[in-house]
Amino acid sequence: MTAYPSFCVTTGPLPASRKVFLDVPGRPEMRVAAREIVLSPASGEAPLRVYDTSGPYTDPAATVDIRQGLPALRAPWRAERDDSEPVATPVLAAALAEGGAVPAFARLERPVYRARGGRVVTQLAYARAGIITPEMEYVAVRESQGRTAGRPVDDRGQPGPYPLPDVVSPEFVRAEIAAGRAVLPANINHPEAEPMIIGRNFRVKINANLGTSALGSSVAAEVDKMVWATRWGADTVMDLSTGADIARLREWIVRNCPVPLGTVPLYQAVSAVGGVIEDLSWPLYRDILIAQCEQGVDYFTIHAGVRADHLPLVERRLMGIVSRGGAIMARWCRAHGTENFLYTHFEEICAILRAYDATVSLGDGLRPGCLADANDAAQFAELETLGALARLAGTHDVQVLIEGPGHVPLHKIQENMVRQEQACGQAPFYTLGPLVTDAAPGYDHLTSAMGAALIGWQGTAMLCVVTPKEHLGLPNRDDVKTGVIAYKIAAHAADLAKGHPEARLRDDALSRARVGFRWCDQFALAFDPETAERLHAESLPPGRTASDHCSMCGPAFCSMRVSR
Ligand code: IRN
Ligand code: FE2
Repeated sequence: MTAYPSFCVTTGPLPASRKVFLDVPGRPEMRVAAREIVLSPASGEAPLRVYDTSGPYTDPAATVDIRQGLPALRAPWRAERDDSEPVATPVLAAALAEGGAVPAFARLERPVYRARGGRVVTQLAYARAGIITPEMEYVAVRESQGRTAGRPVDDRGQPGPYPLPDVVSPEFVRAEIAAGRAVLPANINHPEAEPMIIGRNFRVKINANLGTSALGSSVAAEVDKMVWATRWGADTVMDLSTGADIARLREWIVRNCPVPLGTVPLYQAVSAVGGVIEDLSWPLYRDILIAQCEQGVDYFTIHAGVRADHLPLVERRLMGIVSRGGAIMARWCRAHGTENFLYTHFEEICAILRAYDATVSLGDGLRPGCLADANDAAQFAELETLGALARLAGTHDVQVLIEGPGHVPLHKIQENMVRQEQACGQAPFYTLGPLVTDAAPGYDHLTSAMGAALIGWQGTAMLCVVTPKEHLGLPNRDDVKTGVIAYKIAAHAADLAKGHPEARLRDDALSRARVGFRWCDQFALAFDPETAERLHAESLPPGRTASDHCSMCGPAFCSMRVSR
């Protein structure tokens, strides 16, 4: 697939795959997208159903015109609930009206919704009230796909204190959200998104960050980055753009985005004050936050845990503060000699988020940036604050994620998970790797995927993709794919170790294909079929396309052939 030149987008299905739609019991109008990997007739095996994050882009029956945006899948559910109403004068309107290099999104006339007076629209509030929403029903089917084939009986992994159910029921989804152990990020102004859930008792998720692009790059290219990341398996994407015209650019992305979208509103706030951090203020930040809520951003990284009191602890570090948001807030606190305004205004932030069901992802502004700083006093002091803020958000019915490190050697990872559970009452943990060594620039998708697999096994719910360009530069398309595939592998490894009922089906299918020399099926079942096929082809003599032995060993020494 190459970058498409036009506004009409379809990337086609992944190799050997087809898009299928699953029924939702008692909901004839609801269809849950999934992917089926079709195996060769010789295999005699049924297609393998796997989780699909790619939205309509991989559906050959649907060509997306990105000027129109995706269909508003959740709009009827919003209407059914009748708990929100159009906003008369959205703050967003002014932000979008500003002219600039980015063209206005074609379908700008959509109404912006907000909770109607007194109503609480969050999935958490509904879950606590014992109500199963359509989003929860959707998620239950989405998480259960593939399980009909039965659970591999021989290896149940180590699921931890809360055993994974064989089939995810809507009631299980509701209970996990109500307990604060899972979040369903679904801003009422992002009805285009397909519902998904992040929590330790569900499939481990991955997030891909979309980098900033030079000004003047086409909106089609920006949308392409998001489409590309979700094609390879990103469960959510975060738009970390800075610079001019952010609101207009983001409108193109949100309206075309089939997965939850996250941002760091502080970045836009810093852009709005021309990079002069001292000029940041709560009213400025608040208006940006409201505009992004109106736009449909599903979750926000908010660095409210960086407290003035923690800053002396940072001075003992080798590397100080490496979080962008953390550094910004530390600098602001120092300049004003006062407490972080994100901390002091946190309840007002919650009141805003809950009117749109935006989820807060409490930022780890003091995460360690090198092994020498891992698990230090500053990091854990912030974690305690994040726990307190998570409880506060809960009292406002706001859904909460907790962000985590960073750079941590393997033997210090478990302490992170244990402490996070103690401090944050099992609010889902969302970590950036962690990288298990500092000594491999150029390979940090690997150093971090190792830590991600381990912490995912221990209960971390979402893993933030690190690309090979980490510490070196801005990732290009290939780097994004490499990073996403590395994290698909890490998340899958964690699912296997947790005894996820669906995960092993893929490994066993691939192993049967391998032992049967069904090369096409091996490629089809791989997380990156294109690379597997290319590497195999490179090892074949010219003109040969298939092989009856493993190309690595040659015919005489192929262990699979010899043992057969
Ligand atoms: C994830 C876990 N810890 C940090 N992250 C991601 O890092 C977060 O989701 C966001 O994408 C980015 C924020 O970076 P700074 O501002 O903390 O450096
Ligand atoms: Fe780093």
